[in-house]
Amino acid sequence: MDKEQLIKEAEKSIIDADKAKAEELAKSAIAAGMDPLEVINKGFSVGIAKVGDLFGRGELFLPELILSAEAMKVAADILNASLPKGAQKRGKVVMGTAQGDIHDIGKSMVVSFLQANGFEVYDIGRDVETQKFIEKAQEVDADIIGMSALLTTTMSGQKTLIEELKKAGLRDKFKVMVGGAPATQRWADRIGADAYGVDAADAAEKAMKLLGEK
Ligand code: B1M
Repeated sequence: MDKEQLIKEAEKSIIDADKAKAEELAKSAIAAGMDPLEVINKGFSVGIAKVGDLFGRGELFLPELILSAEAMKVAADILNASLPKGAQKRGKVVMGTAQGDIHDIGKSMVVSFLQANGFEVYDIGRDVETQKFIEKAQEVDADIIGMSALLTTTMSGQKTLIEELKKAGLRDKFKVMVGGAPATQRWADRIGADAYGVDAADAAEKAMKLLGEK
């Protein structure tokens, strides 16, 4: 199978919620030496975005969305694991998904990308209380706190994080990066975040910039 065909098949496997096929394609992509991010961005993510649109329009229901998400997660986990781990000397990042939000596929991609670019990442998971981000950042003496949010109702957690840091007198101690489908640069500016990452590669680049490396 050539590259274009594999990417098309990857998209289809998510729309069809075919977990076994998604797994097989992710492994084939690695075996063929393809760029994991390209396979995710042009293939699997296109599929899950189409499924999300159908769900949003009421043309597909939650059980189907869950099955597609499972296929997406299997493929993303395989591709994320194939990314190299950098020397982990660039800086420390605490990363999690906002309170009330269980979407973690994109967050995990960002984690893998940061690791591949040499960051030491503390992944605190999904549906994480805002205070936990702050506690973990203090515990590990992090440089950056990253919060992902996929719901318009949970993105307010990103604003709360900055407010809580200010209240605790810690705003200058940690850089804050935000991201996730509903977040934008405008939102990041509005809440006073230090950076916004549109995707995993951009997040890694922004993290380097935050540490004055680019
Ligand atoms: Co949900 N969901 N979901 N969902 N889901 C969305 C987000 C939605 C847009 C779908 C839709 O209606 N069209 C909609 C939100 C609407 C809104 O808020 N306006 C929605 C909804 C409504 C819901 C539920 C409420 C449904 C329900 O129960 N009735 C429910 C919420 C549960 C909860 O969180 N409390 C729900 C549940 C789920 C599943 C569990 C089935 C599953 C998640 C599984 C999982 O993550 N383990 C799921 C999925 C898969 C989606 C869609 C279809 C896809 C998300 C995804 O994984 N994308 C999504 C539709 C969409 O986004 N178009 C949708 C692929 C991933 C690689 O991209 O996550 O955007 P993304 O991450 C990118 C960038 O955003 C960026 O880099 C990543 C990699 O490039 N990025 C960062 C992410 N975080 C970053 C942080 C950074 C920087 C960059 O710095 C810190």
